[in-house]
Amino acid sequence: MSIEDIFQSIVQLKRGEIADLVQAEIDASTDIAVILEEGLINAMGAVGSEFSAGRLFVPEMLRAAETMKIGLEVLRPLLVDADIAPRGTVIVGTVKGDLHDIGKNLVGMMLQGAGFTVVDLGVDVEPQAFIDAAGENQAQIVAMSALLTTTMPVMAQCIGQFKSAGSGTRLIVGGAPVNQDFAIKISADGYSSDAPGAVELAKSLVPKRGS
Ligand code: B1M
Repeated sequence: MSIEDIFQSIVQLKRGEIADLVQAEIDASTDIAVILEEGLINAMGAVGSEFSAGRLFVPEMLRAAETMKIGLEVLRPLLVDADIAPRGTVIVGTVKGDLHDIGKNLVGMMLQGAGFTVVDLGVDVEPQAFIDAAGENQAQIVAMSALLTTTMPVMAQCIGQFKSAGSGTRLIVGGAPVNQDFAIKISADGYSSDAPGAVELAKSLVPKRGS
């Protein structure tokens, strides 16, 4: 058993074996940061690249993210003990009036897979709820999703409220009808067309400690 086996269990969507593989590495005293980075996070990165390239689709991405989460659960108590700092905190949610959550969930899972702490506010989220959650969790980023053209203006409203409150939280947007031009128009700090892109965007906004 090796880190490569953990990596492959995610890439090959083998939910049934990842818990045992992670536990075996823990029992073998492998550095948990290595299990996390090289086994879990790198595998989700590889899956994300395949998705962006159109070689994997939503069901596979969801299954890979679930597999990664099973592995993460085995590691979680040790991560807390080891005090490995998360990369940063991201609030995710689908904006007020919008009940679509599949894409938003993918974005959240991928961010979690990349080492971010994710606070998921769900769907139909009021602008004030984003602001409150960002403050309560000292979040670096708020990622908003909208799937309806009719709910896109809520993103603008939300960004306006954040700016009026003088918040320094970075505000990023995405969802099928959203595009770069719209993101610029509403003064968002960034836009991504897919979940792996949202991870890259978040990483660029919150550089890794020490880099
Ligand atoms: Co809805 N729906 N729907 N729907 N629905 C769409 C979006 C629609 C395009 C279908 C159509 O008419 N062709 C249309 C919107 C038209 C428009 O406004 N332009 C539509 C409509 C009209 C509606 C209703 C109004 C229908 C009605 O009741 N008359 C209604 C609205 C309810 C509401 O929200 N208030 C409605 C309801 C529903 C269901 C509940 C039945 C269901 C949602 C179930 C759920 O989410 N739990 C549903 C679904 C499934 C869809 C479609 C078929 C699929 C959406 C989806 O999950 N895609 C959709 C048509 C379509 O897209 N083909 C449609 C897969 C998902 C992975 O992609 O969400 O785009 P997506 O996420 C991507 C990227 O966009 C990006 O990353 C993800 C993965 O790479 N991304 C982000 C998403 N959020 C991001 C945030 C980021 C970054 C990237 O932050 C930085």
